[in-house]
Amino acid sequence: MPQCRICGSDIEAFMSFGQMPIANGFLTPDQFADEYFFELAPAICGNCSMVQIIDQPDPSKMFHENYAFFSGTSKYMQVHFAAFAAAVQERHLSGSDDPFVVELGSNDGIMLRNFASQNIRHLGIEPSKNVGDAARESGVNTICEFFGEDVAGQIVGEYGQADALLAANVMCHIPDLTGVAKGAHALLKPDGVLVFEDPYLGDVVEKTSYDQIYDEHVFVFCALSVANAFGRHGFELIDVEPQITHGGSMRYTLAKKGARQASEAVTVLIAKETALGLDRPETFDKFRQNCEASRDQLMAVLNDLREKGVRVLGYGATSKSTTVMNYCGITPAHIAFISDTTPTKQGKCTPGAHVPVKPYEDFVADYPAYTVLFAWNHSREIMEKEQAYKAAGGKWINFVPKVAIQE
Ligand code: DWN
Repeated sequence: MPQCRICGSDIEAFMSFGQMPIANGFLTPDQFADEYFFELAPAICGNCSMVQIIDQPDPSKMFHENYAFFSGTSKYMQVHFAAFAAAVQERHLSGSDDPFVVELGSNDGIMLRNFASQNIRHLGIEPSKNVGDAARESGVNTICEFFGEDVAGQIVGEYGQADALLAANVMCHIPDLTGVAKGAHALLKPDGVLVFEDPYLGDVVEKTSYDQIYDEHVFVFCALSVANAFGRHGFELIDVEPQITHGGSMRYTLAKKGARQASEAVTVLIAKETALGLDRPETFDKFRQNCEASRDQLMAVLNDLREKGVRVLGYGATSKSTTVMNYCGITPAHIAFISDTTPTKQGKCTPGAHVPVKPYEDFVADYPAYTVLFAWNHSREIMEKEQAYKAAGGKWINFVPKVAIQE
């Protein structure tokens, strides 16, 4: 029987999305034969309420020198991280003479550059070398490591304890959350804070955004599970703030037990989650049914267009789209190619489904009749940018929160 990564209780999958490749494992046809697959099956722990995938590929298969995702590809995300940094500075650094901020999974430096530009002491810890190099080149102090107690000890030895440890869309990627919690406890000053945000389970359940579940996302958090997981290692959840990013995220602030007063928002959110049943198996049985219905409806639309010979493209070769395409059975016969602005994805094929990825210019050069919006979490930015496509009669196929054609 598999065991919960947080508390060791036995866990059982509430559904399976089937065999999945590495979500960011974009590849060329000569690599198809050796492609790695694993079973993507999420579970909820009946003891500590943590939603997690049962099997996760080895981290070195997912995060390496060719990691495909660069955070800076969205202009709204740049604005979001500037605001995140400003909030941390105002709330948590103002009392410190020479503040020190550390970020886990700092990617291309999109958040820390806001501290670097003000000469605030900072350090990014990024396991994927290529994105870490990009950060360093832009003046963001970065080391290439996986964070844990050892690395925390080395940082304290070199820089002293930190005022704030930040992580954005990173914590849910780390299977050894216990190691991170222990490392965070060692790294932070007595009144230091751990602030992180990740896609929120409440939104995933409510919007049937099952595409947030893939190899990199070993956990899908809510306040209940975060309070339980970090409570075991001397932390207390002291604040929660919903975010619109990535289709609905939550920012969690934790402090060492007894160091700070918890806000009312924590009590309110935990009560709401309990009422919604985010700690109950029935909720996830219903979620499974909703995923199946979403899959069937999306395929009905795509099969119909294929039979009619209509040209369909995809927009945004997201990590999330790997779950959608492989779970639903989307092939190059349904979607001719996916447009993506990331140079390292272009000229390759999507994992598992093997749909070609082409530069954005190819989308603009010959608009399709229909486009599946895989990067639905960036919908606002994309709709603003793609008014000419709409004016030319192009239609969007959405699948979150419902499968629908947007005229
Ligand atoms: O947690 C994670 C999140 C934060 O980022 C990681 N595990 C990996 C990654 O997930 P994702 O790939 O699902 O993230 P995005 O931000 O939804 O990816 C957007 C993709 O769409 C990128 O490949 C860039 C592309 N894009 C585009 O082609 N045109 C994005 C925008 C906004 C555009 O206008």
